Amino acid sequence: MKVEILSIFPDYFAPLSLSLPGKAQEKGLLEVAVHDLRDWTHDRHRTVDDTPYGGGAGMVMKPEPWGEALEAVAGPDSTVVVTTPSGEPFTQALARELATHKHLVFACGRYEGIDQRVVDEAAVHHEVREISVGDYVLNGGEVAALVIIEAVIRLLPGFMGNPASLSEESHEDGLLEYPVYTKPATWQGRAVPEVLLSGDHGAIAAWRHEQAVRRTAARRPDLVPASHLVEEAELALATRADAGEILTLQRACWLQEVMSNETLAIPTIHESLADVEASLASWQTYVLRSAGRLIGSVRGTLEGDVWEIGRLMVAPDLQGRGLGRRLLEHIQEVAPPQATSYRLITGERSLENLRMYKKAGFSVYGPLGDSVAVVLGKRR
Ligand code: JD8
Repeated sequence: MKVEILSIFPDYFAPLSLSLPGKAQEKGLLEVAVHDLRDWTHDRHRTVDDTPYGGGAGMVMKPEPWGEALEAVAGPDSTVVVTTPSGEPFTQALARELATHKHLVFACGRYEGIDQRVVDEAAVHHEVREISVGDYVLNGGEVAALVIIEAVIRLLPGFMGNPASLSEESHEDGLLEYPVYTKPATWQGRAVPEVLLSGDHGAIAAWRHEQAVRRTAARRPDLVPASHLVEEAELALATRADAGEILTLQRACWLQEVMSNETLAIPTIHESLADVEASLASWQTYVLRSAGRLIGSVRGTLEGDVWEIGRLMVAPDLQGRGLGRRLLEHIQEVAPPQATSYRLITGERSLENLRMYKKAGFSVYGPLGDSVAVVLGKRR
């Protein structure tokens, strides 16, 4: 891979001759060329900036030096990477993608940014990627380019001594790193987790995975893949504090019921927060949480010797992963001893629900009055 960089501060890239990037260049895995943008100026002051059209603070980088520099450095197979706070987010997946490119040309701006016509013109001749390394403001594009270059070149075949280590890394499998330890086994009265000294590789792998999921759930719930959200989901009795989220999930889940049964005559969708709060007094209500997010709920109440089951709901983006079955199993398990049968209601055209309930041993008893609902039941 060839990496070329255009900047008015070329010395920023001296670190690329150090450590692994330096060795990669020695091994011919990587070619790096850093260019001073001012080399494409023609006035005595080597001017690269001017005042912004439309006024405002600061200066803007002039288009001419950039146009000439990119024409000189970038070719038809080059990918021009412009680092900018308004770019697409840089991720491990984007790093993997850029690592397959043969020629990357980094355009590092300064001041308030580069005249927009530079990017517009470059995009006619090259693939142009405007990339941001994070939601914070730097003074220029150089540091961001260094971040991207390091993340990309370390993925080059032959770059890392042990490529296997790449696959275990943060963000590779969507999870954050598990905690790591080395000798001594005890330090400052703190012991290394026993499992890591056990030699049981299966147990170690399981412990590391669980730690990675927990850490990701705690620090980056946005990264927790649905599969892990499901794996880590925990049931608990609902409290008043859950009422708002229960109402929100209820509204989200019953939208499907409204669409399936083509009616708004479904009491659940007309319930208010006060109704949900009040229901907690008469219904034994459970919530399913994962990574702090309410992803499911169900409730039950005893009517004579019948355990009424209701409000079984799973977040729409997590349906089809067995959470509904888990909630249904749980609400049956917690039925009081007096309950000799179960009863629940769903839409006559709520086919997914009907499929799940019948699979769980429920059978349709009949319509609920003249509504679109049907009653299902099951002996305990
Ligand atoms: C390129 C000029 C400074 C930015 C006025 C401060 C990336 N994640 C990121 N944060 N900041 C940058 C970045 C900042 C840059 C330039 C990248 C060129 N600046 C400007 C706009 C506000 N000053 C970045 N990638």
